[in-house]
Amino acid sequence: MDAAPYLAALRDARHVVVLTGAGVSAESGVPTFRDRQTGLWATFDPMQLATPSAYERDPSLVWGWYEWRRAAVQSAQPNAAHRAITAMAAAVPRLTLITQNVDDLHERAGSASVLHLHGELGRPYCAVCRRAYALPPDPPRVVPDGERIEPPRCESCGGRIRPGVVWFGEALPQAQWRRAVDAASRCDAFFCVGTSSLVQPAASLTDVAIRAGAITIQVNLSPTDMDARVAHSLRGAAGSVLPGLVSEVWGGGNRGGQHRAR
Ligand code: BV8
Ligand code: ZN
Repeated sequence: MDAAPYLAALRDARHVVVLTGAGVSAESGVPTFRDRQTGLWATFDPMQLATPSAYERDPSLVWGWYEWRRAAVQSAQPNAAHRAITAMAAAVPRLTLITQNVDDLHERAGSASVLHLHGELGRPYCAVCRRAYALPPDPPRVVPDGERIEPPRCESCGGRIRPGVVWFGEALPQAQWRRAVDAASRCDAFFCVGTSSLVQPAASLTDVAIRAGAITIQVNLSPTDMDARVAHSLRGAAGSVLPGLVSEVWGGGNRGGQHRAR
């Protein structure tokens, strides 16, 4: 007799969707938006810094913050939660991985075609002509406590380069958003992992899956507004809950035959 009521449903799932937030990178040492900021950033609310107006007001402060975060991500390693999601993709016929994170830890854990709803630190572009900007290969040299760094200039129009992320008040990339909504409305099982489910429209994807009749499972260290709405809420660190669940549901081997993440 299976302990958890959802194990059987997960085993039969043909299409699994996983939505992740900052909590999935926390065990890699990447601070979440809830964590107190340090150094120069301690006096700033991340939600204020991640806005077009902050960049207009003080571009070198905002660029400095993103270079500091890019350096932190480059010196971080994917953790067991990232790897468990890659293993889950190998065990099921179809998995769609949607993230709010701007780091590349899912990709470095081997996940393919990750839908980045809020952009990526590695894809800056010109704030004027939107031309992509090629970052130098070596990791950004930043002082531990962070510092203002003047944004580089666009080779084509001389405009300032901005981080390749979606700021508050800005629209999400429509192609990724449409694919995310489509997957959430068609999946059999939907996980929301390490997210406070406060930022919209990303958080509404869980409600799309609930309305579509999928089995919904939250993995979080702490309670969130989703506790009352998801079918199952697993309380704990993603880096220990997910590997345990993947081996319990799909064992070591894969069950879905030839399949890829999409
Ligand atoms: C838009 C990129 C309009 C930048 C980010 C409806 C109602 C109310 C408000 C709105 C609404 N619709 C829109 C809004 C406004 C706003 C919004 O949602 N505001 C919130 C604050 C109320 N949304 C927007 O502005 C969006 N754009 O609406 O545009 C528009 C439309 C058309 C045309 C033009 C304009 C854009 C939102 C995207 C903003 N960019 N990131 C950057 O990263 O710098 S959001 C950013 O914050 C992250 O990407 C993420 O989405 C969010 C942080 O949330 P989480 O990832 O969940 O992280 P958090 O720290 O909050 O929580 C961590 C969780 O993990 C916790 O629960 C913790 O317990 C848990 N945890 C920690 N450790 C672990 C763990 N769990 C498991 N294991 C662990 N080890
Ligand atoms: Zn330009």
